[in-house]
Amino acid sequence: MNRTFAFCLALALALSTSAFAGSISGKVSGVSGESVVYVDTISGKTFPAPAQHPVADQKGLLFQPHLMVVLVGSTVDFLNSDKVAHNVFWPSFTSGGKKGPGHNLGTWPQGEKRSFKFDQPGVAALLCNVHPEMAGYIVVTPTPYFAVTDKSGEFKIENVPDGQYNVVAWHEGAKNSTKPVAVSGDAKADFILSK
Ligand SMILES: [Cu+2]
Repeated sequence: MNRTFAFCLALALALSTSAFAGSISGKVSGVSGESVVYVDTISGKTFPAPAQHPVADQKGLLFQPHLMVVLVGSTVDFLNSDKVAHNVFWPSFTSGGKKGPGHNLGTWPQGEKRSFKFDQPGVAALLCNVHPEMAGYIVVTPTPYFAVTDKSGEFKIENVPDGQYNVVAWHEGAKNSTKPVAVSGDAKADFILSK
């Protein structure tokens, strides 16, 4: 293999990567604080869940993070880092606009964890029955193309293959908003959410 050929090969690879890896960026407005923006189910496509378990911590009498986003199929480790016992339950699991059954993981002391596999997309509103003021959210997305906005609502989803998608914006206090987005390189999508 001569150097010219190797260079052309490297160039072709670089060009093909840039042609197929785009992004979706924009702003979610109408709500305050963090929202989640994600690419909805892509017909005929599934994605392997990460081997590493995301950790949902209970620390300082708070769910940390307050808002966690995981790919469907992920197993979340619920850790208790506080000196007091905590419980984790969600009264229902909202999937496809419908409320399904919730789950109670039980109550456990500092340093221990319980695991739960989220095998369908949707939202679990986390509560602790020891501390009624504790609340958190786990958003389970159907694709790995998601982002949490910053406090001002700005977001960017990186490494989205070119294609036509439905993109969803979610916020804990608002109705979801979905819009079609064509990704060919860098795409823009803005959302306005309301209650
Ligand atoms: Cu608690």
